[in-house]
Amino acid sequence: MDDLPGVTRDRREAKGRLGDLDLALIDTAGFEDATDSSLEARMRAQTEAAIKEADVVLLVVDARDGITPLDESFAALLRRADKPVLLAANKAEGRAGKDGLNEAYALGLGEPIGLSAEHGEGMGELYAAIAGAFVQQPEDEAAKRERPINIAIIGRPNAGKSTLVNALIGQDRLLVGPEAGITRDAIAVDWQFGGKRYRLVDTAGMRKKAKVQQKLERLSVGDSLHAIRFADVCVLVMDAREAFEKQDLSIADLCVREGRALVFALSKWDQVEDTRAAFEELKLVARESLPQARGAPLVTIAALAGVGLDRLMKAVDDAYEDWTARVKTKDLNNWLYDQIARHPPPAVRGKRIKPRYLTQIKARPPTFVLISSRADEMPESYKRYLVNGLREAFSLHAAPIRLIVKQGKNPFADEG
Ligand SMILES: Nc1nc2c(ncn2[C@@H]2O[C@H](COP(=O)(O)OP(=O)(O)OP(=O)(O)O)[C@@H](O)[C@H]2O)c(=O)[nH]1
Ligand SMILES: [Mg+2]
Repeated sequence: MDDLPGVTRDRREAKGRLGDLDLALIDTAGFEDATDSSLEARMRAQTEAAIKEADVVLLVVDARDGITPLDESFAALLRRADKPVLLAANKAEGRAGKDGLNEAYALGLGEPIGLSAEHGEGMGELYAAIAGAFVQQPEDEAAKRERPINIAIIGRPNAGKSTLVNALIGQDRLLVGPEAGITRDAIAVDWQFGGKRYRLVDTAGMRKKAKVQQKLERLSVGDSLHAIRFADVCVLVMDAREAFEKQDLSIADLCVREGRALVFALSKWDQVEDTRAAFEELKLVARESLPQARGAPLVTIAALAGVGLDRLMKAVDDAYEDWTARVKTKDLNNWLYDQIARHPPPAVRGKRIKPRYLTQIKARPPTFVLISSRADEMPESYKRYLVNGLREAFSLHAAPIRLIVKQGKNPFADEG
């Protein structure tokens, strides 16, 4: 980024690199010395053409000069553009720079990224912002349609997993029975429902290994683990009469750690007596014992009678949507300032932790990078506050959310 104002008249292309991003840079003409209206019109046309070709548009303003009418006219053009737009303010160092940086908010393009080309500052934020802008493009819209939604049906032995799959597909395809351990290997069944394609993977019940050497906790998972890893959504089936026991908690935790969307299916609901009280109780237990799966929906089913299956599939679809969601950087940052204003991070040893920029770097599951000062000192409780806030604000209920906090100046220095 060369900062000679108004030198370029035509679009110039160059290759650039920022972190692991290869960039094709298109530098547009500035309007600074557009004296006659035909020149201005031509430069505007060039700029519009560049925007059209770009994946991401970066508007760079000069923080020391403050916001000029030209910046405003570019901003107006960009607010209408159907592309992710980023705003950077160069020469952001010093008092004059800070003032210009604050002024730049008024352009309505989200948080300006403060750059100091001279001091080499802000490149980390710029990197995160560009990387984040890319994921906002619905590139996997097509992939979504080409591939069925993969659902792993998991749980302890005898929970009613195979019965559920049979009920969903409306065929006695899988062997079921009162003995635990009927299903031995994971079986995938392709199924269409409500105009969508699904792949249901019925798995063998996950039990504790009887006498493993050290870790009694370790699950005898076989290919269930494989099914979880390849699933978009995991449906954890639990006999409602004995749900959320230790084994279930381990399985749920495994799904969250693997980054899968999770839905709880409380099975054999026809066997439950006081259904209302039971449901309230189970909701409470889920909330208390699985805070990491907060927001995962609880659906009651009686698969033998075909009850609750529509509700279950609705929950699966919603969970899938949360899991694949992408939130615009602009919306994230508007939200972030609000959130910080309402409840600022604590001071550590007299110094404030200052979150500066939030961006989503990937989906499936939604993964966010927060650029902050004193990143290492940000308390877990504050991260939880942000994650829970994100969940509410952008209704990302059933997906595990990942928040990575990185140091402001160089967020990717510690990555290879
Ligand atoms: N009352 C009632 N019984 C059910 C329901 N769903 C499953 N069962 C019974 O629960 C038992 C176990 O069902 P399966 O579907 O074989 O359970 P599974 O989870 O596949 O078990 P494994 O393959 O051994 O891990 C069977 O006897 C089923 O008839 C239900 O909705 N209501
Ligand atoms: Mg089975």
